[in-house]
Amino acid sequence: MADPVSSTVEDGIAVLRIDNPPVNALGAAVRGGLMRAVEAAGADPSVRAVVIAAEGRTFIAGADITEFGKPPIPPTLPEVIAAIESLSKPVVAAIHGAALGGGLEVALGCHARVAAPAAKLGLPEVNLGILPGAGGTQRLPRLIGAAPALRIMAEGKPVTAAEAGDTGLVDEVAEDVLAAARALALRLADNALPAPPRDRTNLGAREAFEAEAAALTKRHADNPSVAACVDAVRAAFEKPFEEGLAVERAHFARLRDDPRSKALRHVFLAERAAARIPNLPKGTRARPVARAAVIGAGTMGGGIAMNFANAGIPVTLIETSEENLARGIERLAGNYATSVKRGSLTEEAKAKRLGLIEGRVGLEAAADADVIVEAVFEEMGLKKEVFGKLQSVAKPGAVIATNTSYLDVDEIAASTDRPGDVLGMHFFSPANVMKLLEVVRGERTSPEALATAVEVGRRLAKVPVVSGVCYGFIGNRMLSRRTIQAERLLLEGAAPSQVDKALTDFGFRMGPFAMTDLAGIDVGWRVRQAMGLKTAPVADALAEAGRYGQKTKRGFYDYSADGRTGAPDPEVAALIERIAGERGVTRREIPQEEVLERLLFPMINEGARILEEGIAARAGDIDTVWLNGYGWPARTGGPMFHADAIGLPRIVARLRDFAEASGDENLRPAALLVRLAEEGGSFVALDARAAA
Ligand code: T1G
Repeated sequence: MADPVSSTVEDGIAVLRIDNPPVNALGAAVRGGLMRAVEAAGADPSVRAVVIAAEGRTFIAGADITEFGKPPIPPTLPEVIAAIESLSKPVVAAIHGAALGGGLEVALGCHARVAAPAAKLGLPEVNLGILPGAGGTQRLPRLIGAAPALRIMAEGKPVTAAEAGDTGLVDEVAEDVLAAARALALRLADNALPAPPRDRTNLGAREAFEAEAAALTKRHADNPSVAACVDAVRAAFEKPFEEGLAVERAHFARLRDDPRSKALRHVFLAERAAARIPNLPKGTRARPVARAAVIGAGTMGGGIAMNFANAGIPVTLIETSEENLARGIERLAGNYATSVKRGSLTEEAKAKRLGLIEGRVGLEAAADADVIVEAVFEEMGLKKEVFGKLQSVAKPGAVIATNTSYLDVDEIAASTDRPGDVLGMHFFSPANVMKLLEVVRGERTSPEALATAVEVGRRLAKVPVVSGVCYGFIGNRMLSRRTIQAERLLLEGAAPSQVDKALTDFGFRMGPFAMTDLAGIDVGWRVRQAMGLKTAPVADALAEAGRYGQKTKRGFYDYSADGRTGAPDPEVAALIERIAGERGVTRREIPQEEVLERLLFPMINEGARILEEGIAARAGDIDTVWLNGYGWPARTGGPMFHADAIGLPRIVARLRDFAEASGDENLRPAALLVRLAEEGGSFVALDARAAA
């Protein structure tokens, strides 16, 4: 393989170029190549100064995440950076794009940094459950001050070179970074060697650091990475540089080997893998999308239209009457106004976005759209009627998507004479906030239409995941398994608060009953009625009693205190006991561990079936759905990753217990789950094998 690091010497300057697509991650070959090139530049008497640059869209995105957990291959990154730093010739980093994690740490080993105005510099390691591990916690504080350095690493958000301003992070901002870096290198070579960041003394006041540390520790109390950053940066005040590095190193090794970091690394890679569409013919291209249309200006349709406007794509929002249209536009304008009031959106940006949304009455207004998203009421007859009309209105090549949550996309497609253009684009509520987009691939969806929908999802800053057609697709199909168990647990003796607590203790922001109360019990009740489902007897009884949740001040909980805080309600307890009695369910005290297992394992089981049936291409796709659409806590990696961590044999055994005790055959473990458990396999290994 060609060396990913090349070196050319011109006018006494050695330019070292890193070329390791896609993002110049610092894998073993790059580290080795960089080490050799640095040593060669040091030994070459014709070289007076060195520039480190990179090819492609980023400078260096950091350590290679896929190497974590594998046996280390020398040289280590700290060794490479130490070699750069100890050169007796000036070294300048030419940062044209993202310099993240180890990438910024390489730049911090240089004597100076030149960056393009839009280049992003950051230490995002906390997002992966670790902390900077190649000297970032020691060098950055000495360069720009301990308080601002801590903020950068604890928040994990990069700053642009332009934003960094005169903090000292960047010595020069220039469009042509290479030319500017060479010029700076030559100037430095003509003068005394400047001190590299490790030898600077800009830590700033200890009090300022401690105040920042206290605020950040409070804000990120549940994040052990932030506490580790604080401890490591504090060492910069208290210990010599080398000892500070040892503090950083110890935290790094501990956090890297923690299950939490393994899960967060899985989340990062799974989200990116999900964007790769399975079984797409080679050379398939997304169609260009310049204009969108959304049918239906309800809460969902309005939110979807906002997504397009936010991404700078003009969108026509279509309704059946001026009155409905006005109401829809008013609602989304209100959402934008709230953002302005909160300070997250400027008045100009609001005006620009609103200017991209055109309200119209009548489906004909969708004629010039390249992608059309239907978001009308969840009713098959209505959807078919809309699609029947859209097939002739939509221009040739336009993608026609339904935002259905449960309905059969193939049946909807069959109501048109162009099923190749039809697919599902399932947004999650609130559509302008939630990151997940399930792209539902119908039996006859064309590869181009599918690629277009995924590409549109990416442009809308969503996390797209492709799902096959089935009831509820990936997310809601699994959710319905949890809902059934949650209701059964109530009948068997758990209180709504006990069930909710099991999930909030696990890391969800809300439990299922608090969530249902917030969304409105009547919503699911109407759907179940329409479909003849009797899976939620308690919720149905509450709805029949007019207890719709927060909006009626009563639901699974009593909200009469302040309208938002739910208190346990003896009436609900009595109602549950009555239903349990009518059904002859024996009530008992249920251990909290069983509550959690009863909620999670049937979901995992359904996930295994979804994989078996090819509805999802990867276990990681299922995790991505739950992480981005349902608030699954990232620190456990998603349901399928979590299943591996628990151990598949245990899950199989418990599911058998549950099936036995309830007589519910659906709780029998899926064949795939049983096979993996017996083989000593895992979902992660299954995905890795499929990717190879
Ligand atoms: N390692 C390995 N692969 C990576 C990678 C990385 N660090 N970063 C990106 N990729 C892959 C990614 O999986 C995808 O692969 C492709 O690159 C494009 O990514 C010692 C411990 C740089 C802003 O956390 O934030 O340094 O799907 O789709 O939108 O302290 O990638 O094509 O096969 O995201 O243009 C710290 C992570 C590491 C930065 C580019 N660094 N990366 O965004 O492309 S820890 C990070 C990003 C560390 C030191 C330590 C983004 C990006 P595939 P993409 P993008």
